[in-house]
Amino acid sequence: MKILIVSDTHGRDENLEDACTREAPFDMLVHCGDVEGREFYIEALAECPCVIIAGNNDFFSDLNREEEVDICGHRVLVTHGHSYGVSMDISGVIEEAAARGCGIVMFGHTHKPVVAERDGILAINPGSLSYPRQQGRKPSYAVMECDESGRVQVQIRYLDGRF
Ligand SMILES: [Mn+2]
Repeated sequence: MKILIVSDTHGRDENLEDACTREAPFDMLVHCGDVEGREFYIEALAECPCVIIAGNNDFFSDLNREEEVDICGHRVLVTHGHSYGVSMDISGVIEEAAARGCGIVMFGHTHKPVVAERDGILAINPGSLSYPRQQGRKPSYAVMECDESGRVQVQIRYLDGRF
């Protein structure tokens, strides 16, 4: 099973279109917030089950603020992360995931990609496809692949980007 994880597209979908084209076929799309009204378009684009949550810029959105989903037998917390201090570090989202019995947490908000394991919890921030802020500022996303035994591999991937 292949999951495309994206975040912080902020209403600009050109790079998301490129990421979808490049990674197709995938089985699920997770968007960690700051969608800015594009959720229906993104669901149509992805052509697969989508988990899309609201970010701090999705003021008037009907999207859930957080979701807990099962992916490949893993309990996954999907949150934008701004309520857990992710701009400082990942300890807040790690603690929240642990408190909820989630082995994986997916978040965004910082526009900087991170894959880290702490206290047995895997934290994934795909960065931003529209407004990257890490050094080099390449649009980024993450791909998670699980095999039949539930083993998970995560990679951050980069686009040259259409701006
Ligand atoms: Mn954002």
